[in-house]
Amino acid sequence: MEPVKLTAKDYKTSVPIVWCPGCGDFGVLNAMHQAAAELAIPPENLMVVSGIGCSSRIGGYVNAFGFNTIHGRALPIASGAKLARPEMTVWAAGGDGDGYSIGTNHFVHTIRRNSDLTYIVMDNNIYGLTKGQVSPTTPHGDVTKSTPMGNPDRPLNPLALALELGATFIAQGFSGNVKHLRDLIVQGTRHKGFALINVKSPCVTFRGRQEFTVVREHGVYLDESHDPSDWNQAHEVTQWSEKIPLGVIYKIEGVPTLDQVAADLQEKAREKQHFESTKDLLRIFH
Ligand SMILES: Cc1ncc(C[n+]2csc(CCOP(=O)(O)OP(=O)(O)O)c2C)c(N)n1
Ligand SMILES: [Mg+2]
Repeated sequence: MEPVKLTAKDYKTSVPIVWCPGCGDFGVLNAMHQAAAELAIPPENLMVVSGIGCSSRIGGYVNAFGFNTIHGRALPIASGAKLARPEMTVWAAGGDGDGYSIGTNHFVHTIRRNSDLTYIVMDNNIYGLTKGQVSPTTPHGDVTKSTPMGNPDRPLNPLALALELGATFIAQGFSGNVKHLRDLIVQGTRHKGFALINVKSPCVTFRGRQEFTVVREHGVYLDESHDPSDWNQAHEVTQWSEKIPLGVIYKIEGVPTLDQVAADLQEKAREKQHFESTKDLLRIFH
């Protein structure tokens, strides 16, 4: 019998969506539904793990297994899920506050271990859920609820950080271009290893509608002249200050993933155990 062909609609849920009208995260959600259909992942083989934040609600809106964890902890839980069920597709998702502030430690170590996950970060440059405090990616000088005289800090650059840490797939998308973002999610999911997809996903309530215009005006789609396997080219792109790179920035294959390393270790432990028990037996009989 032919398997039933799933469409984006099959990945929607009946959970009421509580994001503000116009929130960029709607585009990310649509892209996730479309990517799941494109990849033909049966919902029972898909897991969406998130932290806490407006964006972290996204797991409830995808017809898949979901785990809305605690603030900043999506990545270690997603890594554990992938280790326990390596045959599943695991997407981790959340916000810039969740991933690059309280969750930075996990961001670092998950990349170092090359956990086979796709991490979709809805980067709106603000803490949305808690009503507009400064986040690690808020531009220097911007006025927020918690920085009334302007953000005194320089922003963190998640793309450059991921590259420096040895991430094996780094991309940036825009929630205003769902088709492009869907393709990035498809590529990131097919990639064997940790895939970071940072998404410019404007918060219309606390940063304003003009954020969509900013990305449209400054976004530059990477074309064939960009070679994502070239670390130096990728590095240059992550250092752009005015232009916003959109597309696959860096990608390398063949780096062992955490689940592969764990399976090898298990195999070695089994062999060692067998060897040790054979040695013991020989000792008894001699
Ligand atoms: C341990 C802990 N500290 C603080 C909070 C409060 N808190 C909830 S969401 C959030 C920030 C969310 O920002 P972000 O991850 O960027 O998501 P957004 O709402 O912008 O999508 C904070 C500080 C919390 N829930 N748990
Ligand atoms: Mg945010």
